[in-house]
Amino acid sequence: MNVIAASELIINSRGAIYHLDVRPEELAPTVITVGDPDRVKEVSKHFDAIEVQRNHREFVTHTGRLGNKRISVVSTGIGPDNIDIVLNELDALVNIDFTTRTIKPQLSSLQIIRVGTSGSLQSDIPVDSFVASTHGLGIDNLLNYYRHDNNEEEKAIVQQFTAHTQLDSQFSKPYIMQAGTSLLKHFVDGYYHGITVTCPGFYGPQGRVLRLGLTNPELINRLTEFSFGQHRITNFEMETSAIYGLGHLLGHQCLSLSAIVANRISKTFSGDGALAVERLIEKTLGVIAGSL
Ligand code: R1P
Ligand code: URA
Repeated sequence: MNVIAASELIINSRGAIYHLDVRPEELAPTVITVGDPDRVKEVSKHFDAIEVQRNHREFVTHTGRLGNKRISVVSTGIGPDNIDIVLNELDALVNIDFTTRTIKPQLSSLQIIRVGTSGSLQSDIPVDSFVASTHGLGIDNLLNYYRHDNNEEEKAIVQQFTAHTQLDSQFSKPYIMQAGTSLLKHFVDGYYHGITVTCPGFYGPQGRVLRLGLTNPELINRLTEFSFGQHRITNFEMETSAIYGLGHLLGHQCLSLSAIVANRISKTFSGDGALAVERLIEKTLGVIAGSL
């Protein structure tokens, strides 16, 4: 049996995983991830009971009950590098035995739902609307560090996208992974569906110009005009492809939901992004309590 060394699986004196500071029994099988640590309490205030509250760096975790469902909400902070930490640690909490430091013979699958904010790349997807991501298309490089494969449709989309944008010649190889289909089917009414591009930054990597010139000023146009069959790119943000990629490789069901706070085509920003996020939280928890 392969024993995972102390330097690889880091367990603190509380018996909790290194960055999240959560113990295996403190995590629920349904996990909502949010970027903003302050958003954790905006989710857990709707729980019927909160049993666990942990707080370490940008990683805040509340676990409780919603009806008779056990649920956790975890903040990830911003970006795919943080998702590398959060997804690996969430998986370790359920699929590695912390006493023997070995992979459990029977693996568990978490339901992981991101509730975040995002920028729209289509003129008909306005601010304050919601997107459920059918695919996460990463231009952030994270998944390239892991051996991974794709189904035929994913391969074709990423090939066409790479040819269309030529991003691989200047930056990193784009990658793609689809949403967990058992989750996506519950998030249809009131959501735009489409491909979400995940970027390694908010300004230059999302085509924003403040004081610095961009090496790829055509990025937004290239993303907006891309289509593959009925698929188009609806929005971009900074976590979805990393969650879908690692979640899929680790055997979890993942879905990314976004409240659109910026529209990069109409150049508008939400008048009340916090309200849009609150509406998305309520809508998501309604589905989790009722259908999942
Ligand atoms: C950037 O402002 C942040 O907002 C989006 C992006 O993915 C990035 O994390 O999501 P959150 O609102 O969930 O943080
Ligand atoms: N989050 C992003 O990453 N980009 C936006 O434009 C808005 C929210």
